[in-house]
Amino acid sequence: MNMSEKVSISIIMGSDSDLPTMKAAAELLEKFSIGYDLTIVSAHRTPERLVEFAKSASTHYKVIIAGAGGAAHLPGMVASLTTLPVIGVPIKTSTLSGVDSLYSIVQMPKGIAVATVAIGNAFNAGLLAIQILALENAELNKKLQEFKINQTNEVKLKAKKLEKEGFKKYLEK
Ligand code: RP5
Repeated sequence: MNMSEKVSISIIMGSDSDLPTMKAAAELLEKFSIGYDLTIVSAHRTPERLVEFAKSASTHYKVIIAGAGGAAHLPGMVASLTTLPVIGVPIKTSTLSGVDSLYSIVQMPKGIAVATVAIGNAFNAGLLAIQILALENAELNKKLQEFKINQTNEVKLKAKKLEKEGFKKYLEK
């Protein structure tokens, strides 16, 4: 498995069909200048690759983000083979809208933990991974604080505009 040096986060997913969802995590990590590896590991189609990845992950990474859909066993199986924090992203499915993925990832048995974000919300998986890294990185923590302040200011600006223009004009654009 191709693992780069000087990266903190691993982003894995069960299929390339998960990539349009999972890219949001990668994009956020890039915004925060955090190195990551991104690849496909399928719990069912490449079980041996999963074991190889999970067993060696702690020598390369600090946090794992794992996205999977349907019978989404990837995050839980990886978590069972490593002590690294694993953040699970339930991928939205066409058959059951991702509720299948959510239940598969969130309903872990006691003793094996996966931090599960909302269906399709790989952005929050990236954010949570950054927050974990920021525990021991003051510079990163400062960037996170700025991110939150900017987000708050954006909402305030929108509220001001909406109050001034009224909903009809606001919705015109
Ligand atoms: C899961 O099966 C993957 O995570 C993906 O969400 C789903 C469907 O995979 P493909 O059939 O699109 O490859 O393992």
